[in-house]
Amino acid sequence: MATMQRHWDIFCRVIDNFGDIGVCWRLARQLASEHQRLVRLWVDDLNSLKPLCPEISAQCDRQQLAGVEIRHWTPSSTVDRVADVVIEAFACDLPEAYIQRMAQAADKPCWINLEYLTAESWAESCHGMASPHPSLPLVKHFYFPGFTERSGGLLREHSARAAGPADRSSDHVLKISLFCYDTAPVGELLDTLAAQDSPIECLVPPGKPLAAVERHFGKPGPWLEGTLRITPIPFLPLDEYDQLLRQCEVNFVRGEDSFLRAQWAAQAFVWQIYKQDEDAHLVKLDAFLDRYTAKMPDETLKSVCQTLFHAWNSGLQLERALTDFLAHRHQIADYNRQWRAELAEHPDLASALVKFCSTKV
Ligand code: TRH
Repeated sequence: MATMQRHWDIFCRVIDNFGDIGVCWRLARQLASEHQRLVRLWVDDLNSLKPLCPEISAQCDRQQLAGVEIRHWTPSSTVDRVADVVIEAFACDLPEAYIQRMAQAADKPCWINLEYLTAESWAESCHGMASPHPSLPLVKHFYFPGFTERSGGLLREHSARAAGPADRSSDHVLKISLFCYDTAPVGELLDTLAAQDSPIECLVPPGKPLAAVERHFGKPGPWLEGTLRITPIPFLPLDEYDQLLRQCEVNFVRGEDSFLRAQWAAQAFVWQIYKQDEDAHLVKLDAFLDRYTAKMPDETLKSVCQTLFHAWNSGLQLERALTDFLAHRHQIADYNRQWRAELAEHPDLASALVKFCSTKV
């Protein structure tokens, strides 16, 4: 049934970290469970998927999970068939043999390059653009996720529809999750948290965040600094991580996928953006801040958020910025519920993608 586009292949090459595979795994699962597509996820590094999805075997070339066929993509992977829709995630370069088979197919597949999420307005004008192959009868379309209806939407499964609770009791411990790169000013963050009057628990997953904390203290955790407790936690399976973001009152997130999840959790959040050459990421950071803070109820809240995001990403003047942010965290969370509701008015990425592809047959 080529017109219904039942068969989807998603190709994912892991560059570093977990964002690329996190996005692809979410998309694959959602296309299978919410759109009844037959999805194969081709990933070159199963070890990167395993922490997010501990059920998989990193040794198995072909396995089925959550309705998705997970294939280990190696240079020797053979092409048994081409799908109706082929997603090349983040310009990962499809195997040449696969492209040749696409060109030979009687019904040409819909070929999508799934791009990184950005709030920059140029992405809207490039969304959906067609790029004909220079020598083969194939057309690739550029698909840009984004925050407006002029973009390709945001990944949001049915399970992402619940926000976190608003726990405002004065006697509770303020729970903070810390997911960041090793360039973040973690020492200053911990010193500032330790200087607050009320009890705080900071939860730190392994990898770059925990390494940064260990470097600061010079010994393994858990750590106690006044009323601040810093607790190492395991790397959680993806859905449990989403749950953690809903439960913490402040979430430090990074990259692309945890950044978006923090917005669905609708608690206060701080974003460390993935660094790019020539500081291109700073433009991307400001593009997001402009959109995100545009409807904040007052200039103070706007400035508090912008100042902390900049301080966290630059490493400069964090103490004051963080103290102000913590003092305003309830107003920020209230606003984030509104922001989340506005974003949720647009079609989610998987639904929008299904629709987009159906017009490209
Ligand atoms: O890991 P990241 O830094 O990924 C980055 C970005 O995607 C960036 O844009 C990309 O260019 C680069 O990788 C190569 O941050 P991100 O995007 O938040 O991805 C982390 C994933 O890990 C996300 O899907 C959430 C998941 N995760 C868990 O499942 N459990 C956990 O305990 C934690 C901390 C994260």
